[in-house]
Amino acid sequence: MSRLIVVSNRVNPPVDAGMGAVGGLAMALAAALREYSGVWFGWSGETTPSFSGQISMQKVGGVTVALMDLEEQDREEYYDGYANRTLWPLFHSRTDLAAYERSFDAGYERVNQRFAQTLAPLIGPGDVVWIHDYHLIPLGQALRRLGVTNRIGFFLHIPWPGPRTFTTLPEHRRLAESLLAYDLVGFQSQDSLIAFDDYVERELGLAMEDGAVAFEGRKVKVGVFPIGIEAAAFADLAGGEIAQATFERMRQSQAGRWMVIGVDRLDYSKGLEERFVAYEQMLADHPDLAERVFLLQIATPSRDAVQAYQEIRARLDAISGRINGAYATVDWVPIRYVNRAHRRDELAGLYRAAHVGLVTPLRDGMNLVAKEYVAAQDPLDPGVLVLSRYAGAAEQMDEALIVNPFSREEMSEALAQALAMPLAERRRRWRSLMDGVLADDVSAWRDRFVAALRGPVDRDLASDSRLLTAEEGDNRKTS
Ligand code: GDG
Repeated sequence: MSRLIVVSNRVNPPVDAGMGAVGGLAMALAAALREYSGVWFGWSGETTPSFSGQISMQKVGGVTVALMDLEEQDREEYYDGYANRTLWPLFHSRTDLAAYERSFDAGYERVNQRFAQTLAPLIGPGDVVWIHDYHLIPLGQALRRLGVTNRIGFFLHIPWPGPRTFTTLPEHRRLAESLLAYDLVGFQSQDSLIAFDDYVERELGLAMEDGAVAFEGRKVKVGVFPIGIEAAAFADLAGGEIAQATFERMRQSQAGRWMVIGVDRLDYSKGLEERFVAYEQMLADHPDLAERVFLLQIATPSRDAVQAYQEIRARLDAISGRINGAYATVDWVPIRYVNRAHRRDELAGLYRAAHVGLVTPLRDGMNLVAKEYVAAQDPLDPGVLVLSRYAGAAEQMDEALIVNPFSREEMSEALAQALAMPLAERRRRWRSLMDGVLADDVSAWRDRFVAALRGPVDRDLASDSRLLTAEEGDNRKTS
């Protein structure tokens, strides 16, 4: 039987509605695989003194997972190095933070080889392989070199950078060409697709036509597949017992004050410093709001082995401390800044208790928090979403208050506008956002990607209404 084999760096299906994994990719893939008979393959997160390629099969949270260990040097060069210190900052347009080290690149290639060698024997005839994210860009090509002829698709969860940024990577050409070994390459947003198209034309001298790039006698389909959440389930969670208890607790501790919420992995791409400063600006611009509003920022530490993450954490401690020091009174703290992970159902209750959801990344592939915030709202009294124009989600969620996260004044105004928004307008905007979140949920995303991957290879994509080509996307934006 043809199975779906999903491959990602880490494999961590959430085990219940509670804590589970923190991070967008884990949430989305677990939801995608629960529906399919398939396997989720990846690194266990553990290291071993000498790589053996041994696989451990387990059933976790209703999903069959196949795990392998890597060596400590792999973790340093491939994971902490090339993935987190080279590609992540580069793809989020932070060349100032990107480390270009040949040892990282070599480690990345080596680990992708190890993934390929370990995975290839698991792939049966007719199986479809779906590889995820920037850790594993060359994996499709490595599998091809081992003789795997199955359909292989790749989905990039983070943004594809503009050509000038991308070409600062010394091995940009090799990395980009390795993408052309796939049958299908998917991006989160039109913005990323257009940037990729630009690069392919300018640097590789290839043309993207009808949603496909012709390369070495074959066609690689390229499209936009905006990821979603388990929207209906999340809305149910927000009405459930634990969420409700969290909501009540929050309402009591709010003492009639408006609540603004931010929920992010603690990452420099999420625009947390800029957000704190914009909130401070709003307090300065609107003295009447003093003691009437507070910001709850949940920032769950991640990747703390990387120095840039230790630095952003220290800066956020300092800025939140400074703002609280300047504005707090004996019974009001303007920013409640929390570095602890919460259960998912608690998060749902917190979103629901918040009058404003503040989602202001400087760059983000999609941003699932924006969608979770909308799904958790009370339809009769919904909160307002303030969303960065640089989140992929902004292409779909135009009824949010869209802001430029680099402008503290614009964000301050949007926040004040959100807090003052009349109920009728809040309901109208929320309804439209919620309809989108429900329609483009994680199942729709998975089904569209898998259908496109299973579909005919050489067909003209323009005739496939489920796939958005660059041209169609442009038309949609201007219509
Ligand atoms: C990458 C891309 C893209 C956060 N704190 C807690 C917690 N979370 C959950 C949120 C949400 C997820 O983590 C974060 O997802 P995002 O989409 O916001 O961001 P990334 O982790 O950067 O994800 C991103 C995504 O992949 C999917 O393609 O959208 O652009 O960067 O689900 O709720 N979950 C729990 N406790 C926490 O404290 N349980």
